[in-house]
Amino acid sequence: MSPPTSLSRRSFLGTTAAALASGMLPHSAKAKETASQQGAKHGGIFPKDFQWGTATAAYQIEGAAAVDGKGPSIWDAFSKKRGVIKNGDNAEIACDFYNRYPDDVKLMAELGVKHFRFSISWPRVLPEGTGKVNAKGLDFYKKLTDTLLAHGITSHATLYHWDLPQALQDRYAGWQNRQVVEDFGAYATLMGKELGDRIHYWMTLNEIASFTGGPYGIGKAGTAAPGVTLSSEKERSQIIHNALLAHGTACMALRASCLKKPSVSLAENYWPLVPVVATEAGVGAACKAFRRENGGKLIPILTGSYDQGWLEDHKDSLPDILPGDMKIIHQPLDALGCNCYTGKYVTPSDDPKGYELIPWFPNFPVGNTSWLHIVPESIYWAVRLVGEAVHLPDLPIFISENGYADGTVANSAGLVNDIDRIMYFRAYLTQLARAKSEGMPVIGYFPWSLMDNFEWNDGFSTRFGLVHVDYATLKRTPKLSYNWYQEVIRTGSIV
Ligand code: PNW
Repeated sequence: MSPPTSLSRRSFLGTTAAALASGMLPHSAKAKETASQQGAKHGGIFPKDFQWGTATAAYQIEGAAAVDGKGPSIWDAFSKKRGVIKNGDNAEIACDFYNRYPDDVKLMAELGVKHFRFSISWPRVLPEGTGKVNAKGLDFYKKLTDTLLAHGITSHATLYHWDLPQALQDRYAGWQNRQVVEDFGAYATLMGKELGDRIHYWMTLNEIASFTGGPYGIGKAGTAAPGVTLSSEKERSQIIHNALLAHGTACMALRASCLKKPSVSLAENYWPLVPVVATEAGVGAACKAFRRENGGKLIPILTGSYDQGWLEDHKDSLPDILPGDMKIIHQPLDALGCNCYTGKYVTPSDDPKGYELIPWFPNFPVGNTSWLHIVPESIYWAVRLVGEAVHLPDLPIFISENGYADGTVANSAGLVNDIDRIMYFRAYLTQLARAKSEGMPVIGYFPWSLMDNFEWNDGFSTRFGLVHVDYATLKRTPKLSYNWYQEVIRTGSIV
């Protein structure tokens, strides 16, 4: 896959046995690599069965937006509006993963990952959202999972990564209507029945905050799909409540429909609160903040109740909660997926809340995209506070996303020397290793993303991949970070 010009980078960083076997290295490099491979033991803090993976989402990579019977999603419809996506980009083709997945799976195998997180496009398998099943759509996911399996890669499937069938938006305003809970449950049942034989690891939803926040504006149009105008915060709370119910319903549906007992979780971007100074008081403040700041999403999922402090903060905009709702929302999880990019610093305070969030100042380091404040300790606290603030110290946690946008551009050969991404990953992984070494139940790491892809409102202008994609030719070229990650996986240590 990679051009000859990448050879020196590979020999510099080390390479996989697969690359050696495929004769990609010149002879001298081969000899050197073999020696270094013999020397390097799997001596890292991360155990052999640690789930090293990569993460993607259907809408961002698949393309084939109107092919083989797929119905439109809210993102297909939204992207057609003028001025909402940078440079007028759309994901009709994206990375063309729909057609190129066999080669992309090879890229993953060469990287050394044994786990792959992808999402299923609801409108690809159910074009109308409910009812008639699109056999060709189902077939795609069967072929993908079979190909992964043939390469020794385990599937981790997300049911919803933001591409609601447009039909449901048109029929009843999608997430605004409680009917979506039943329909999402039926979709989960179908997936469990059809794919449960080959997919063990499931995530229901990706980032509840992201798809219930920006997409809905209050008194003005939301800035992401479906781009709806709400009239009150209460309407937003109801959307979130519906999403929580959909998550719980899908957990039950998967458990009832999968042939073999599945592992069920979700991928949440809950706030990791970082104590500025980790004294007893500092950690106590972080615990209070963790419960209150995550009190409307993660906390009800994990505990069965909205957080008391959160209820006070939202007393004028609470959702309608029917009897039995909290029980549906609070399903046992086999693991928790944490999308961790950034965090928030917190200190103790005399305020009745007991904590104060430190605001960002303009020159705080950010990672080439405005929201990505670099907070490596966030990944440690994201794990630790689930145990300490929610009292679930044994709940296995995997990092379902962690990533960094490119700060440099590809040279004429498509090579990206993304030393800034390596710096970011290394810093975050060091903090994850810290959690692991303190005995916390960290089971996996899925960096975002395998390859550059359609970054929602930013279109193709913001790149998060370990592999560069030339959108004119769709050629894939591994970045320096791909080679770095390859070594991390091979040795189980932070190189
Ligand atoms: C996640 N923030 O989104 C999504 O799950 C991915 O689809 C996306 O491509 C990736 O992160 C990179 O952006 C986020 O503002 C978007 O904090 C925004 C934020 C966090 C995550």
